[in-house]
Amino acid sequence: VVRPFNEVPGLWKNGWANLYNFWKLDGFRNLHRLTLQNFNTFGPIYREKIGSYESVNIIHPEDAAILFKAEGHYPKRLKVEPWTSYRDYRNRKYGVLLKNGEDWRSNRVILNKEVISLKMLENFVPLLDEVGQDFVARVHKKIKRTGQNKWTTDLSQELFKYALESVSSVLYGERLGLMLDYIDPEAQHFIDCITLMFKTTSPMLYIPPALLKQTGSKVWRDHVEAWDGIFNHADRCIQNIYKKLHQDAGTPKKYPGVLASLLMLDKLSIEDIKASVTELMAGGVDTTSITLLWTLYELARHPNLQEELRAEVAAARAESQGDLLEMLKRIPLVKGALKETLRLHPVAVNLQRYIAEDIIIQNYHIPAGTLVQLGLYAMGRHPKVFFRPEQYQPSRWLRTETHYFRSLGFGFGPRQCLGRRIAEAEMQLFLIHILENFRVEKQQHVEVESTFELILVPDKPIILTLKPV
Ligand code: HEM
Ligand code: 2DC
Repeated sequence: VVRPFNEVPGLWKNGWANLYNFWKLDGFRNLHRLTLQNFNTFGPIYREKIGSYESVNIIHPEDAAILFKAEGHYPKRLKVEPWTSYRDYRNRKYGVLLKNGEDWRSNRVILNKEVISLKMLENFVPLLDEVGQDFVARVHKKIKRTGQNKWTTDLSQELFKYALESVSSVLYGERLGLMLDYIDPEAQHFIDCITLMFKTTSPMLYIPPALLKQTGSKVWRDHVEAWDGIFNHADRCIQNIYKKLHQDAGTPKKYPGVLASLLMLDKLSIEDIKASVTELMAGGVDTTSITLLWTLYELARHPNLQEELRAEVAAARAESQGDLLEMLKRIPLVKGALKETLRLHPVAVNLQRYIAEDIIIQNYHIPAGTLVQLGLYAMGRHPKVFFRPEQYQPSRWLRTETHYFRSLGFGFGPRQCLGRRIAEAEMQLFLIHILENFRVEKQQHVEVESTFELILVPDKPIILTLKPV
């Protein structure tokens, strides 16, 4: 017999007491580890309430399949209230990230064609490849300057710039010039604001922002300042393209970028376009750069694997004879490495949906409207789901191991990551260029773990050494 919702194990009766304990355990920065512990304590399904945040949590791929089958026509994620509160406070429109219902769907359908369709890859790849080449040239220059034929550094700032340059070149069809020696202080400020925005979101996930706003708390003020910085810079970039589009009328010969394409298409209002392009720009920095940093860290720890990947890239380069799209089809192990990185170091600790219909998971009845979360971090480390989960093994994604609802780093279905194609191409091209040019090594043995700052980030600087191959 199916058991009722009230019998799902877990601590969900006293949200405020739970929030207090969560805070004592430094849960704001340990969410992923606490989730793992909860699965150990309660089993593959548990119910939870922290402050005002109520959810049911699951871990098995087969249960994920049930969850996503019940996501309905208008899939809805957790409402991140600090983000919606900011927009309401400043009277700014929601973009595709925050919209819901029919408004979300109609915007998303149009954005899909311009941002995530395979057809657009043809346009994106040459732009992204150029940024990859410039990154490599920049590193060569840095290596020359040290006079030691190597460069040892914390690459995170370099990767933030690489990611912002990449996503901007696709969105605006032109370069910001962040791979040059001179750093535009405005771009640097934008990057810092995104990091601050993520960091200040997590403590507010569990406390209604209205409460924080009233008490004039520092975290809310910092959050507003961060979003202000993000929107101001994005507004300037968008204005710049908008003006240019009006100046040189006539159809451009080369691909003009996502923003200009959307403006010329004239199917979304300018305000809707601005809102979503701002989200794309802000969503495109920390996500790919941190995933690349983790990948370099893993390559440094696995030198043999690194050589295998280098060989795959060399063969793909030779076989594809200058055709980059062809080349990207011949690097399955590089793609496996990126999946492996997202398995062990997912950007998103969990995926969530408010389910549109009643479902049964692990023999418990779960009513429609419940927020159900798939613990992505926990699933990636579960020995029943992945054989020897602690091992970084890109080849597991080529072999017979089943992949059924296991590769979910970008989410699933119509509400999955809109930037997915951009992110994948950008990261694959980056790795191609790095592997062709440098050997990546790490210093002493340092175990790096994750901290939750809304997205998972390394808990200490990752210091790597790059040497010309
Ligand atoms: C949504 C992951 C890069 C823009 C998401 C979601 C995940 C995710 C898990 C939620 C999906 C769901 O609920 O099913 C990642 C990862 C990235 C990455 C792992 C890189 C390694 C990017 C980039 C952009 C971007 C580069 C922008 C160019 C977005 C947007 C949404 C989203 C706009 C909201 C889509 C919607 O609600 O319709 N991402 N992302 N992401 N991402 Fe990404
Ligand atoms: C964080 O419990 C943990 O892609 C919470 O590019 C549940 C939750 C809800 C929404 C998730 C968030 C988590 C992690 C970061 C995500 C976000 C949806 C989109 C966002 C996954 C799992 C991200 C990083 C976007 C950010 C876009 C930008 C404009 C802020």
